[in-house]
Order: sequence, then structure tokens, then C-alpha cells
Amino acid sequence: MKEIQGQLDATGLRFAIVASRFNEIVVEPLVRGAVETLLRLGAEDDRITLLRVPGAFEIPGVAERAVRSGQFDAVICLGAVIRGATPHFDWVAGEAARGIGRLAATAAIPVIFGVLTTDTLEQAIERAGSKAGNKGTDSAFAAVEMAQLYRKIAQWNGADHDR
Ligand code: INI
Repeated sequence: MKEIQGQLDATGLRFAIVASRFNEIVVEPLVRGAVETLLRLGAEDDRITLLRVPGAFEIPGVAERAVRSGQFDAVICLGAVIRGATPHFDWVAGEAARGIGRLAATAAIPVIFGVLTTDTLEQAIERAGSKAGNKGTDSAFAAVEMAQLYRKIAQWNGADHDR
């Protein structure tokens, strides 16, 4: 059996982080968690680009443009949609998830879904660096692993591979 996985090494990789301003109190710790993790894994600060958008609804369009630019090895989408804060929660959360999901399935580089969808602000804060971890940190690990995995797959080129 061959088992193939991406290494957690961000050296030389270029990242776009698409982050929404809505629910800033939650999203900023996600951004911090993602950036700190990328740096810890070997990324250089000047290879990380932060793209700000108004809300989660705007994330897929900008993420798609970041993919198409050819400037990045992975795109990390960060946001927070909180049911308590909006009557159109299902629309915003649904469109963000669908748009990012569709892009992730077809893009040449990994597109990571780091958008929190919770019922309450408290639940979101728990996932932004308190008792339930930090979704930004998790997203950065996923981005690095997936970028390296995509690279390995791209190197096959139909040839025999032993790893
Ligand atoms: N955007 C969010 O990122 N999170 C939310 O909880 C939210 N609420 O509550 O509505 C939200 N709305 C804004 C939306 O993403 C768009 O920016 C807006 O509709 C303009 O297109």
C-alpha cells in the first residue's frame, strides 16, 4: 500500500488569506492564529497576503480571483457567520460554504474553509482561540499540508512514483 500525504513545511510557499471584517472580534483571532501557524511552519512573512472583504458572502468571489491570479500556493478563507446576529444566517452561511466548496473542488491549488458558522457569539469565540481551539490555526495546517500534497500529485505526471 502506498500512503501519500503532504508535509507540514511552508518554506517558500505563498499564501492568500481572505478574511471578512464582519464579526471582527472573532475573525481577528482566526487571522492571527493562521498567520502565526504559517510562520511557525516556515513561511516567510512577505509571502503571506491578507485580502480583506466586508463579509463572508464576499469571500468566494475574492478567493476565486486569488486562485486565478496564479500568485499563490494555497488560499485560506476565514470568517464567522453567527445565527444570533442575523435573520439571513442561512443565506450568508450557505452561500459562503457553497461558493468556497465549489471553488475548492476545482481549483488547481487548495482552498481552505475556515469560516465559523455558529448559533451564538460564545460558540464562535470558543473556536477562535479559547476552549475549542482556533479554526484559523487549523486552517493554516490544512493549507500547508494540502499545498504539499497537491505538489506531490502534480509531480507524478503519469510517471511511476514511489512515495
Ligand atoms: N457576514 C458575515 O461574515 N457574518 C455574519 O454573521 C453576517 N450577518 O450576520 O449577516 C454577515 N453579513 C454580511 C454579508 O456577508 C455581506 O457582507 C453583505 O450581505 C453584503 O453582501
